[in-house]
Amino acid sequence: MSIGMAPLTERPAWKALEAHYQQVRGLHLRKLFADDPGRGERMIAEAVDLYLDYSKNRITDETLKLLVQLAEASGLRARIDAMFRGEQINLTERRAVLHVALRAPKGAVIVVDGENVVPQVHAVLDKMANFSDRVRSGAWLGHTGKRIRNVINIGIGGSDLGPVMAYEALKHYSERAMTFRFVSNVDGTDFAEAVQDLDPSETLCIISSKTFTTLETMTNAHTARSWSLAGLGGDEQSVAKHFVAVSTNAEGVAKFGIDTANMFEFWDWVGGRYSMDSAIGLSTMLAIGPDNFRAMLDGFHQMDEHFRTTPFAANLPVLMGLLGVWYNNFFGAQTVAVLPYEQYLKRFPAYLQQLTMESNGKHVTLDGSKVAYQTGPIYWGEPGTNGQHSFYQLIHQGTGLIACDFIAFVQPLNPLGRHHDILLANVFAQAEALAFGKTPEQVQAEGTPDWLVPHRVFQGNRPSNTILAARLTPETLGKLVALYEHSVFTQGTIWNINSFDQWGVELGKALAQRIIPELESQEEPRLGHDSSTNTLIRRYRQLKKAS
Ligand code: G6Q
Repeated sequence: MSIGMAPLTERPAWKALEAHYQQVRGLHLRKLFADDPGRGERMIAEAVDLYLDYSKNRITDETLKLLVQLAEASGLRARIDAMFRGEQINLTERRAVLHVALRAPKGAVIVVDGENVVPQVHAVLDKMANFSDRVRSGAWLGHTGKRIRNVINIGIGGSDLGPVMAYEALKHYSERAMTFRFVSNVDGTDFAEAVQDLDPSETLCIISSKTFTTLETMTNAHTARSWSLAGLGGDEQSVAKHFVAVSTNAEGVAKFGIDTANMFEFWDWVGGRYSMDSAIGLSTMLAIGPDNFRAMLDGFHQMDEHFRTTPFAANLPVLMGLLGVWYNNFFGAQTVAVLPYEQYLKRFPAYLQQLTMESNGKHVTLDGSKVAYQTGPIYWGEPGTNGQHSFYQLIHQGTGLIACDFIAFVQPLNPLGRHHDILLANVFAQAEALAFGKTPEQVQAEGTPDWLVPHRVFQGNRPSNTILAARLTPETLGKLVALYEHSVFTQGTIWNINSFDQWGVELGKALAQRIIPELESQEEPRLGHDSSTNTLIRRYRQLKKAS
């Protein structure tokens, strides 16, 4: 554990990287490739059928050596072991961090508070599988005897982003006779649009909330209950057939009126943003079936084992995490673009935003002292090729450095004529153009008039990783998500921060609770905010009355 170690920026490995950065910062990828033609074959890592080309990064062999030394000096090995052993590495919440237990095979032993949690994990998985089979086969019927054709997952944050992303990513494998919707926002439009064409008698609502207290989810859950009851003649008995819950809070579930027999459990050692492979993935299992869900878990587990056992220099999540640190802390890069060349991964960047930014957007170290360096970068992205016709301009010719992760698959899930070759040609071309750019000489040689040359020059030297896999399957998705989970963990360890709490979400929540009655009260409330907030509240109240 990093507590008790020298502060990050005082470690010899860090200082060595600082000195090294001064030597290599001006090196161009053109030169690195020209001097070392084998670079593109050598600077790759391959594991669990994922191929990572990291040769187009602004690094030398020495950089890698020093980064690996930094990981070692930061206690990464010990911290990985502590996580897998179920130690309470989430110090501020006094919790173990065991999403890896969610995909541990039957027979594995992971002990929390003296108890092996793996059998519980599999018991819940079996319960989910049984339920999913019954719904999918039509054995589970709605209150009026109709088959369930629609599933709505109601949850937010970690109880939404994973399920939405996985549903979109694995739609190819989903039961097309069923409709899946996801409601997260407390903005009534989200719910209203989700149900506008659905029949309550054919609709199952999954209330997904670890705490079962989250304002947005509880508000949507009550609205869903009223909507369902209204469509089913108001019979309270119908709730048992149309509502199930995924939660750690049995009491809250029972209070809402859902029979705890219809509750799928998970545990406080699963963080929200690390929960898509727990019962929070019930909508995913309903969509793709239990076998595909288990294949996804197996993919996660393969990456877990790779992360746990592979030397850092060949360890995919460690390498990606370290390269992120290199750009973030030495080049001062503030963002990372994730660019999947796969339409089914359209929600993957949004999912990663929570995983990375909620985990590593921290300003103090584990012992509470202020960090003296930049922590988590901003993650963003869109699927290719769409982004190419939008924000790529800034990546190519803007003034900042943006590290890119390109993700592509060899086999298309929807082979259509030349589409896939064109798609893959684009991903390779973008990584090439970013790295090598176009010199003024090259632009001139094309006959460009002198005045136009500067506009058409591409500096290049813009780094990227390319991740290639055979095909987007449930198993591959599991590997990809685990790759990023562990990369975030690697970075959090180096920065010596707690990647598993999220206190930053709290302040806004508490303030909203205070403001709600101020907006709703009949009498003019006495406001004690700043003058801007007070005026906004008054104005809202005034206009609301008038409308
Ligand atoms: C994730 C966060 C957060 C959480 C939501 C929903 O790591 O903790 O995004 O998932 O606030 O919480 P509940 O599942 O408790 O409703």
